[in-house]
Amino acid sequence: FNVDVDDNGYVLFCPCMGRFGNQADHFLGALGFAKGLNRTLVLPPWVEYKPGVTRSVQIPFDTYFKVEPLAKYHRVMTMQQFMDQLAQTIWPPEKRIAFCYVPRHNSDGCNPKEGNPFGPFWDTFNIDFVGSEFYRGLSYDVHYQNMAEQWNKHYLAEKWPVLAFTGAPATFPVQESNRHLHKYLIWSDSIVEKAQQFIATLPRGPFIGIHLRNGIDWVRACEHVQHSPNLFAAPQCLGYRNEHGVASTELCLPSETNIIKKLKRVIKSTGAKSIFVASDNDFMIGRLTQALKKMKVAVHRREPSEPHVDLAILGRSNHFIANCVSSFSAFAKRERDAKGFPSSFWAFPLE
Ligand code: GFB
Repeated sequence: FNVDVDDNGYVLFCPCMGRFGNQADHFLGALGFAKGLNRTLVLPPWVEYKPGVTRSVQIPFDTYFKVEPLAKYHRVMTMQQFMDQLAQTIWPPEKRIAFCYVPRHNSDGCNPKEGNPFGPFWDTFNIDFVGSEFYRGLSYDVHYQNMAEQWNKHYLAEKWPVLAFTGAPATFPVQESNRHLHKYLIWSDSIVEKAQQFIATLPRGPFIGIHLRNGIDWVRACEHVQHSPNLFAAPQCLGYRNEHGVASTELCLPSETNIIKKLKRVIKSTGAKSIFVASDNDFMIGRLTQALKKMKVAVHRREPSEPHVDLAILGRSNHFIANCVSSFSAFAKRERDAKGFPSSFWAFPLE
């Protein structure tokens, strides 16, 4: 192999928080961060949790997304490429320092491999760390004043060719200024193919994609909504400063009555012939079919349920109804915004 070394250095990180939607938010932030610092972004694998398996599973970045569109925006390479082709020379084992904001796990270091998914993530590439570096005083917000310059002054690329972060160098939810980066996230051919195959089975005519996030973890999370006016992804509809109101239980977990009411409205305005339901738990197929019988609208789900394929289908529907609080919904909403496709939210605008 003969890969040019980026003299400006590299950013590496573990998408160690949450599931896909959270990781995608963080990814966009990390992309903006690497661009701001003008360092190559190393594309980490996605971290997944399988039922009954105690250690996270790492799925190569390019299983789900194409690398080339990202490269149009900024220099990127997959973590596998980085480890195979560059790590031995620019990041040998004795130089592997972990970056974190403050010490973790009641110790004096970053403890980057403590816990799941932290340990399994770095183990995927046989990475161990020899030290910790705290970047107190610096923030990820490279759109803020001269923050990027401060990072680069503090961590000169010659001395620190690799900044390896214990978690994503990004905020959750994604900052408003990084949302537009979603346009560089393009599904891999295999995901698109599966989505298209499913769409081809729907009745001819427009279809509405809906996300019903209603699993037990979500029901529990929504109980906290009163104390969290901008819970999880809620800024996507309420605004980053709650300009459009504060989160309610209905916004987080819409009732059946509200779901049906909203669907009837959107069916009328779009002339939809079918509905695609994506859900983590209760798809409501029978109840929706019954409620919409007079409108002659078929209600479908995809089996087996695969989150990324569901998202790609939602991204391609004629209209998408999102859960404003869910970062899973937020992914499809951003993809559609990038394409200029229409979306709306359950229980929003607030009543
Ligand atoms: O993506 P995610 O971070 O979104 O986590 P939220 C929800 C996960 O549930 C997804 C599955 O990554 C999927 O694995 N899931 C949810 C779905 N909806 C669907 C769907 O329509 N189809 C399929 N196939 N799978 C937050 C977490 O979830 O929930 C927070 O990220 C926290 O960290 C909270 O745990 C309770 O933002 O919706």
